Amino acid sequence: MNVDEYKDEHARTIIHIDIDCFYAQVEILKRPELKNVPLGIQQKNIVVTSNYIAREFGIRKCMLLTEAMQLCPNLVLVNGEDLNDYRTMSYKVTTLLQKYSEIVERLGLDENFVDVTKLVEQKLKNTDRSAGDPNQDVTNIVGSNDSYCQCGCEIRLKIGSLIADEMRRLIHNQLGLTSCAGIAHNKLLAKIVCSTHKPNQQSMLFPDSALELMLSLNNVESIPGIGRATSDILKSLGVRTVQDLQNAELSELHRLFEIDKAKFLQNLSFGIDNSPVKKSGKPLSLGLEDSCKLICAENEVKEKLGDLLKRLLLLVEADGRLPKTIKLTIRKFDKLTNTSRRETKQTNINPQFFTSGCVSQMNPNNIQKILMILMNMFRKLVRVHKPFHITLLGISLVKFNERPSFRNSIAPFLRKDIEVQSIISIENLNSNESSPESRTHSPSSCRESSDPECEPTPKRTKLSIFKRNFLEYDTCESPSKLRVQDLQLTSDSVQKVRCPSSIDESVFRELPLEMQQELWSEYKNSQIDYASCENKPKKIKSTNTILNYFVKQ
Ligand code: TTP
Ligand code: MG
Repeated sequence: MNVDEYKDEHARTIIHIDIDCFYAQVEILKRPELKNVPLGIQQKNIVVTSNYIAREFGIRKCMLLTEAMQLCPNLVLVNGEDLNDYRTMSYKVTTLLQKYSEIVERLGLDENFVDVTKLVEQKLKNTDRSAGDPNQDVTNIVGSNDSYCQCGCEIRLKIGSLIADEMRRLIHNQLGLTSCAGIAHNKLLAKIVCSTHKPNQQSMLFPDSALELMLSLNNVESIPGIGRATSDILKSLGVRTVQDLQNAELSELHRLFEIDKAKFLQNLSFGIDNSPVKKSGKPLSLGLEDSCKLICAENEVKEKLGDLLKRLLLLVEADGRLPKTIKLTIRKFDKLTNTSRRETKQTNINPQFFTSGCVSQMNPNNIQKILMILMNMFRKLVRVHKPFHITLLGISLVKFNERPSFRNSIAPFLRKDIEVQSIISIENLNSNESSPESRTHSPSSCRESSDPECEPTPKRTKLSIFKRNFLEYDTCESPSKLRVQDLQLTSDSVQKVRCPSSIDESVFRELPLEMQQELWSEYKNSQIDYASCENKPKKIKSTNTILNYFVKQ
């Protein structure tokens, strides 16, 4: 194989990061006294994970509780059924890793692939290649091969492992979590090599050791990307070990798999994986579900959904987007046939319900309205006047609007002010408070702030900002600052715009003409009854309009 060919294959530098005993570490951060005891995280009758102290007693992931308690009678158990804190922490880790590359792919809650090829190239330009191996001490080099490929991958991977070290330190310093990293030229190898030294370590693989690493795996099922179903099919062909898969005839594999899949599987067995790291976006849905003992009464359903909803709203807050569709999932248990069946129903929901940003500030009426919508859906799925048995309830939110930003709505008007006055001076005018910009543009600061005023409902925020700015501009002395009157066309020169009945006329008249016109035309077009939006979803053309900020409470 010539050097150029290698160069193509080994051109990338991929880092795989896996947080150590993730759920257990999150619980220990909440309760530091758990740090030095054997700790198991329980979901139903299973210990889904445990800290490394517990693992010394033989506790393994997904072990039955009874078995775990036999192995380690002093095992301290914490319930891990509420994933909220794990999810929040998970996104914090991903956000930190995005500082190194925009190409970060999440895998589950505690793993991330980061393609650092670009960063490595940049660092290479500034690095003295003869500088040796600065991170020898912190990186385990996996494989016994000491003849290295000449394409330059060796130095790239070494730089990659320096970056991985920095990432892990950052995660530890900022979030208090230890992690493992794997550094290799593709995702498959980065993930496998990551797991070779645990916990709190990092490992690197040079391409020439790829075969050795693959052959060290016990069976084909240990190859990431080969699940139970595929391995069962492979078994039917007598393919059990990685070597069996390497030696299998492609035509044989093709008998049971599409040709592309057959090639893909065989490539994996040689450590070849050309799949790109795919940039993860926000999740397509936010949801929670809870299995439960038989629920047979409507009020129990309502109570359970209320609990789920409260937890879900925290996820919405952390996510920052405004949901447009709500979905209810139930599992019905049929006592006659002794079988269960999942059913779902979804409906549109008014994104304005969620605009407060902080759950603690959410209008309780809105929470009640969402609960009513859920109960209506429930009644459509279940004949409540007849006996019913529910064993699972779930709520999820799908389809989202981005949170409306100040700039996208009323800013065209304010921008006129900003053009003639620096933003700093606007902030100075409000020096006792955070600036309107920072309030409306940064829901995350709200989440981290204890200031209950940090993101009031847009109706209040925007009106108060408007009023405040108007008043302040009115009284400002600098000739460079326009006054409200300057921003409006003179009332004689234009026809008076009608004021929508839902808006306070005194506020309306303070607005510039173009905005008055916009509000009037939106009012005419919409006529939305938000409270009953569930029944009239088709009428909602655009819920994210400036009109929403001016309607009377
Ligand atoms: P893992 O990364 O597999 O496990 P871990 O982080 O606990 O331990 P390790 O140090 O070996 O990386 O999974 C991440 C979390 O996902 C884990 O903390 C608990 C949860 N989990 C489940 O809920 N079900 C499962 O079957 C597994 C394997 C994990
Ligand atoms: Mg982990």
